[in-house]
Amino acid sequence: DTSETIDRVISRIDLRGAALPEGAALRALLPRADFDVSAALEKVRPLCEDVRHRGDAALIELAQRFDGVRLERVRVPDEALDQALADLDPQVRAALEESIRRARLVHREQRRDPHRVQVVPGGSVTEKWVPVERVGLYAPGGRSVYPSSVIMNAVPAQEAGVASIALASPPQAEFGGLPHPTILAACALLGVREVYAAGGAQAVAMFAYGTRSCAPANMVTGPGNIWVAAAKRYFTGRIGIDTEAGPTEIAILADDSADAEHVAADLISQAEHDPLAAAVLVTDSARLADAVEKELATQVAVSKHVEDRIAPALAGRQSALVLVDGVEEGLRVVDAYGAEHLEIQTRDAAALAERVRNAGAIFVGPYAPVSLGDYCAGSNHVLPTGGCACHSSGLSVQSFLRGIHIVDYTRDALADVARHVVTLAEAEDLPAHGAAIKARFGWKVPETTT
Ligand code: HSO
Ligand code: ZN
Repeated sequence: DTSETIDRVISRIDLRGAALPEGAALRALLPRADFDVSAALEKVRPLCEDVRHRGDAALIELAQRFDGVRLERVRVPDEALDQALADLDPQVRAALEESIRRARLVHREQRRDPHRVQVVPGGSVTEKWVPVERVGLYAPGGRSVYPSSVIMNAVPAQEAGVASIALASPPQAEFGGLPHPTILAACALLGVREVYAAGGAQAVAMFAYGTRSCAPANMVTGPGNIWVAAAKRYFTGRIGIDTEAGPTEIAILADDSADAEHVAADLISQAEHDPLAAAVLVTDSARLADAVEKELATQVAVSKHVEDRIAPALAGRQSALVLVDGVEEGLRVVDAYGAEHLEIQTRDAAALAERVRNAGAIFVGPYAPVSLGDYCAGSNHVLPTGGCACHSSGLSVQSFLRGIHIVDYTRDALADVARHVVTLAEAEDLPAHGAAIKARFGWKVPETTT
């Protein structure tokens, strides 16, 4: 009934009464925003190439064009970092410090020791973990000035042992062409001293190509708008990137034991980010869905960012209340969706969380809302969106490490397997591969025992 759906705060999808389809067919029934990075790719190409050829001069000109500021230099002076920290509200400082402390506790445990496997006597393969040498972090400006995201990017890079960490954030006209002061203060708290006033695709290009003032980086991470995502895609294969960050998503799997007021508050909390943010409730309780819908209307009315973000995000085709026959069906739905954030507010939440296969992060029970994870749980909030949770992880120490195999064989160990190597080389019509083995044994293939 369309007259009813038009003034609903959020639409409904009713999957009750029939068997749920599998995989892609189920995914097609679920809401998701269009986030077309490939269209933006064409637009960022000339900007990136401009930075490649003209370096800092291009960055300064693009700052004028896109950020409306006249920069004298892109590197933020040390004094500006210290000043921003000195001016930081003490309560915000304490909260950021606690966020950093908890994030370090969790991320420190993600470090990896080298691992040696004795394959045969005299033959071993050791995997050693080496941090990326230099990383460029990106922190958005404008609508999303999030010092918490600086923490979520810098802490895993630091705990991984990355030696050189730089950060870029758009220059802000109202702060004299510097990045936002809370971004600078967060950098100072984290000990990230190399900071640039550069935003959008051009910041990614600065890190990828390097300029006179900024050395090239091996990897760029951090959330950003569609231009940042497009620039990351443009450089994929040349530098490392984290997963492309699309609009944020929250899915909540709830049964009738959930508190509608909390569920609504949590849906709104992520809708607050972006008019394209997705808020999805999956429940087997029609009563809960009705109560949540009512709560949404009440709470939205008194929210700050209603018109520009929350209301369009909830009403958008990416958000919905999804009704299912039971919690088991709900589990299948949230698995097909692969949310960036998944809350489980059911009776057996912890057991259910164990069974979820696709999600960026899972929040268990009534006292683990997504906003806790956004700031102070210790977990990372840079997570895969747009269904990428089906193949990717959130940012972690692992994102900044490379595993390198060290292959160590003695003469006897090589001799013992030589026959197999030569056979496979011949089977692939690559006799020179076999010859490299034979050359070590007077051009003969030694006898094998294995
Ligand atoms: N929920 C966002 C991260 C964030 N929330 C930053 C608040 N500040 C994406 O995970
Ligand atoms: Zn958030």
